[in-house]
Order: sequence, then structure tokens, then C-alpha cells
Amino acid sequence: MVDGMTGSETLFSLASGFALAGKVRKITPLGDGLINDTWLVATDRDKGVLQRINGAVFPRPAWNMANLRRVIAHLEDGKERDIRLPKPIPTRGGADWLEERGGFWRMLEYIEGITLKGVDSRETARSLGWSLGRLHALLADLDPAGFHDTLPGFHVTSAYLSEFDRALSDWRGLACAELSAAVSRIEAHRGRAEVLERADLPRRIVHGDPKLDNVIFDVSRRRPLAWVDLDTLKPGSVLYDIGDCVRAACGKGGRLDMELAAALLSGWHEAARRFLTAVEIDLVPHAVWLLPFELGLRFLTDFLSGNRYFRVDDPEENLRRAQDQLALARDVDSRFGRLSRIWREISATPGK
Ligand code: GN1
Ligand code: MG
Repeated sequence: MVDGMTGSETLFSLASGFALAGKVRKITPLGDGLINDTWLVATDRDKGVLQRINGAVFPRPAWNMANLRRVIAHLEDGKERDIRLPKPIPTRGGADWLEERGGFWRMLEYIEGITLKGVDSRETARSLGWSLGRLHALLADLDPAGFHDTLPGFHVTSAYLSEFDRALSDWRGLACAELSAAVSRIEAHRGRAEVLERADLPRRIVHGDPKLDNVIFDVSRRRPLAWVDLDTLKPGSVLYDIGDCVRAACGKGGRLDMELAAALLSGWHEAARRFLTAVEIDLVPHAVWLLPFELGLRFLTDFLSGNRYFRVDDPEENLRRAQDQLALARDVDSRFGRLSRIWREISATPGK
């Protein structure tokens, strides 16, 4: 979007401040992120991704960039390079970002490929799961102590519940049937929301936002090449990643596509099995339920608080997003036994 703050002249001058080869020719909005603003920058010889980092969510860009640089250096150290992450392109003065016009600006490498709008085959689901597991496996030997927490409280469901309680008690808008239904869905399941927090889960470096549109596929649509959107690359549990990946790739219209979910989980397991612990394996089905529940809770809280976190086109959008996620969580809950059986079978499969 090119608004008053980011008119095209401003964008051209900002983009020219980064060390891309050639002269900036074209700048177009990229992706559907709800937090940062993103543009594709084309010069006569090169391409790059320009982003304005949302400073209200990520107030310390130095931390985001340090985490990213550390992971990239680690991947380059290793022999296996089958998953790429976009590298930062420094400013002409050698900095990792610019602070200008009330925002933090950075440029990242553009990785050629396509993003998928939906997963339509088991093969694609499996390769998506495999690439997430592969990323986890490549990060598994990093010490989380060397990383910054770029977004404290991210995926702490109990904290989201407290925020929701406050927002609901301060809510002065008109009650409506949709809101009451969403609130009762949260109330009905809040007792289960803290199971992952109470478990003794290993802390690892995770992606944090492994949605389908954060994976670049090759043009044949089969092979995932790279993971992007790395501001939440930080210490956490892989369970939130796998739950979020299944949610985003296999949840449609408030229903989980069980076949796609099984394929995704088996791809992930194949790549991640060598480091997963028993407690992690045990709680995978719970994570598949929790992530839509948690995102529904976050959307609903944002709706009640005046839509200050997630970008919206109209004031009810976060309510509709919450309904959709909460319907998905309910669907997973209603078929939890089947999901658990499928996962038990997958996780009992010996490695090849
Ligand atoms: C946000 O901006 P985007 O779309 O990459 C959010 C994720 C949510 C997602 C829902 C830092 O990610 O947690 O799953 O929206 N990221 C942050 O669409 O809160
Ligand atoms: Mg994101």
C-alpha cells in the first residue's frame, strides 16, 4: 500500500538507500502480512524485498536482524543447504536497517519462486511438512541462549487469555450473536489452553509463523525452497510451529482436512524425528487444536480492543477471522480421537 507516509517517491528514495545493484525501477506491494508492510523492489539488474517493520510489535529491529544473521550463518556452516532463508541486504552505509519516517526499514534478498494460495494435494502437504521439519532439524543444534526474544509473550496462551478477559470486561460496544458465540467457544475450552505451557517442552529455535504463504515453492509447485517472514525466528517450542502450519495449510472454512493434515504431519515427522522427544511427540495433536484456538482468541481480543494489532479493512474483520479460527478449533476438537490415532501411526513409523 502506498499511503501518505509511504508515497512512491519516499519508497524509491528509501529503497535506493540499500545496496542493491542497479537503479530502482519499480516498487510493488508484496504478500498479505498483517503486521509489517512489504514491497518488491526491482532495479534494472536486481530484486529485493523492502519492509517497514511494525515498531509497535517489534520495537528492537537490532534483535530481529541479529537472530536472522545468526541462523543464516549457521545454515551456511552446514553442508546441507536445501532450505534457504532470505539474507539481509545492508544499506549503502553497511547497516542492517534504516530508521526513517517513523519506521524501521530493511531490505531482504528476493528468492525467486511462487507462494501457494492453498494446498490441493497430499504431495504438497507432505513436502510442506517435510520442509518445516527440515528447518527444525537444521536449527536443532543451536543454543537458544544466544538468541533474543523479539516478541515476548508470543504463544503464551495464558497471557492472551488474561488480555482477552480485560478486553471483554472493558468492551462498551453492542452485543451481537456472533460475539456471544465466539466468547462461549473460548470459555468452553479455556481449561485446555495451558497444556503446552505446563509441559516440560525443550526450547529450540523455531520459525514462529510457518504459514503456507511464508514458504517459497519452486515453479513446479512441488519443492519448497525457502522460508520467509522471519521476525519471530526465536526460542520457543516446535509444537507451536507444527500446529500453526497444519492450521494454516489444512484448515479451510472452519474444517480440518484430515487427509492433508496426515500428509503434512508425516512429512514433518520424517524430517524431525531424529530430535523429537517423547513429550513433544505426545502433544502434537493438542498443538493442532491449540493454534487455531489461540489465534481465534488473539483476533477476538483485538476486535474487542479496537483492532490495534492486526491490520483490518473493516472493523468487523477481526471478529470474522476469530469465528473462522474458533470453528476450526472446534472441528479439531470434535475429531480429536481420529487425529490422535493418525498421529500415533505416523509417529510409530520407523525411519527410512
Ligand atoms: C500475523 O503478519 P503475518 O500475517 O505474517 C501474526 C501471526 C498470525 C498471523 C495470522 C507477529 O502474521 O502470529 O498467525 O498474522 N504475526 C505476529 O494471519 O503476530
Ligand atoms: Mg508473519
